[in-house]
This record gives sequence, C-alpha cells and structure tokens, in this order.
Amino acid sequence: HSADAQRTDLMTITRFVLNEQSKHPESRGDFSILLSHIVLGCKFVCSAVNKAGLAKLIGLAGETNVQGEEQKKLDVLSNDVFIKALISSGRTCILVSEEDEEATFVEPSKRGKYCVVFDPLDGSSNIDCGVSIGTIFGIYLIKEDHEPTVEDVLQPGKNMLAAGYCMYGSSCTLVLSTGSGVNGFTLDPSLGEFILTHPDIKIPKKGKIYSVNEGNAKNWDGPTTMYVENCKYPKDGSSPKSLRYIGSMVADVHRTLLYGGIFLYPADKKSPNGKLRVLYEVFPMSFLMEQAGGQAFTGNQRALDLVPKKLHERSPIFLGSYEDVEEIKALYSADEK
Ligand code: P6P
Repeated sequence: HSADAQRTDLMTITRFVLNEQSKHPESRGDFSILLSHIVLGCKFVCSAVNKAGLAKLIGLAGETNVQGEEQKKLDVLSNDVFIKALISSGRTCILVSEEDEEATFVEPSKRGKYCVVFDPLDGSSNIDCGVSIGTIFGIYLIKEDHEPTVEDVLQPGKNMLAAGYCMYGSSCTLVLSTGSGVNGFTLDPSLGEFILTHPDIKIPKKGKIYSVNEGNAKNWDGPTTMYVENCKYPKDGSSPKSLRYIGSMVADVHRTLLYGGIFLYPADKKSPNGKLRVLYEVFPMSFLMEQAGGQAFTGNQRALDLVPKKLHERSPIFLGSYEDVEEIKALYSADEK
C-alpha cells in the first residue's frame, strides 16, 4: 500500500512550496508565485539544452538556422527566458544576471518585493561536450519604502531568503532551500512537473573527495597548497582522497552535496579573488551547503558574511563537508599568525 501511496501521492515542487508557504500565515503567496516562474524558466532551459546537441547538428544553436536567422547562443537565450519570466511574475524589482553588466530594474507597474540574482547557464562552455551545466539563483527581499538601487542588492549572502540550482544533465534536477533545509526535485518530462526525489538532503560530515583545478597549483597560496598536499599525502596515515573535478560548478557542487567532500576555487597569483562570482555562484551554493549541514569559507571569513561591493565581484571559495572545510580554515588561520 505504502509504495502505491507514494506513487500516487505526488509531491511536486509547487505543492512543496505551497506547504512551506502555509507555515507563514501572513504570506500572500508572493514567494510561491515567484518560485513558480523560476521553475518555468528551468523547464524551458532544460528543453533547450537537451535539444542543443541536435540543434547544433542541424545548425540551430549559435549559428544561423535553416531560415538563415541568427540563432541565439543558449546562455543568451536562457538569460532572456529568465528575465522575461521573472518580470512577468510581477514579484521582482531588481534582477542581477551573470549575462548582464548592469542590474535590471523592473518597471513600477510590474514591481514586487524580491530581488533575484542568477547565472542562467553556468558552465555553458561545456555544452558541446555534453557535460552537465546549470542555472544558479538566489532570492533577497528588498525594502519597498524607496526607489530600488544597486545598493539594495549588495547584501551579505546570509540575508538570502532562498537559493537553488537546476542541473541539466542525464536528468533535470532542481535543488532548493527556502531556509529550512535542502530538497531535490527531478523533472518528470511526461508530467512536466518537478517531483520530490531527494527529501531533506544532508551533506556527510566528512568526505573522501576533493574537487579543484590542479592545473592552477603553481599559483596557489600556502594554505591551499598545504591542504591539497595533505589530501594526496595524508600525514595521519589515512588513505588519500580522490580527485573529482568536472569544471562545471553546478555538477561539482551537486556531487559534493550528495557524496560529501570539498569543492575549492582558491585565489591564485593570477586571480587574487579567485574566479567564481559572489552574488550568483558563491552565495547560493554556500547557502545550500550550510542548510545541508556543511559550510562555506572564503579563505578569510564565512562566505555568507561577505558584503559585496560590486555586482560581479569574485571571491575564493571552499565549500562542502563541515569537517573538511574546518581543516582548511585551520590552515588559513594558522597562516595569519
Ligand atoms: P576552471 C565554468 O566556466 C565556471 O564558471 C564554473 O562553472 C566552474 O566551476 C569554473 O568556471 C571552472 O573554472 O578555471 O577550473 O576552468
């Protein structure tokens, strides 16, 4: 009976979010409406990404298509879809995208109380070889008592109400936190619905995997060099960690969240702030890691305490299993003394 009940008691992401909303009696459902529009964007991108290979074959993606029209690159197309979906939700006032140098300020008639920061298609350079890529997003509440400005967005990650990513791979998986734990949903294309498949995700306290681009080792600072060295030649006689690095943040973080371990994008001599962007890569992934019982560190501080000064600011990031991140924190604090 229970198996059948589970099969017929479909917990869709929409239902899940409405359940969350019922915990906030004062809520008018704005957040649920906003999320439903983000979900719509993810469904569209999933469909476009899955066709990308074929489209490339028949000259659609990124080249002129059979009608001779210039087909938009997938990341530009994805950005257009998310911007339009978010504006049409009527629940946003500022949008910050990896694709746009400036923030988008929603016109007053369509304005709501949320700011969404997002990377519409992170890792898109990996599309042509079939590596998983993804959308990453974070949601802030904006005080409505004034005309919105960029300053309203430059908030520390700990102020985020929600964060998540949608990974476009062998399946389309949306991982979301609204501040009380992390849940994963998988798209059932036959229903067009995201179904709860990974309830209450908790990252293992310690992992056996480290994930970093070893090609940058020549430029790393002391603590990162020592940490990675210890992963390969453990001083305590334990067995070495495995290296897994896909080079697509959503894929590397998703594996870290489910299997445990640590993901590192350190500073190096060439890029003193590392490569990953604070608002729509570092903050959402750090938010999820903390909600799943892990942690996220910049080399100087808790990642979510960082206060960005610029929209597209970068930061070094070390995130994953609680104990693994503790080890690198100890190396950085020893380095300061
Ligand atoms: P590197 C992809 O281009 C990306 O922005 C992230 O998805 C990924 O984690 C990182 O860059 C990979 O960077 O320098 O190791 O190729």
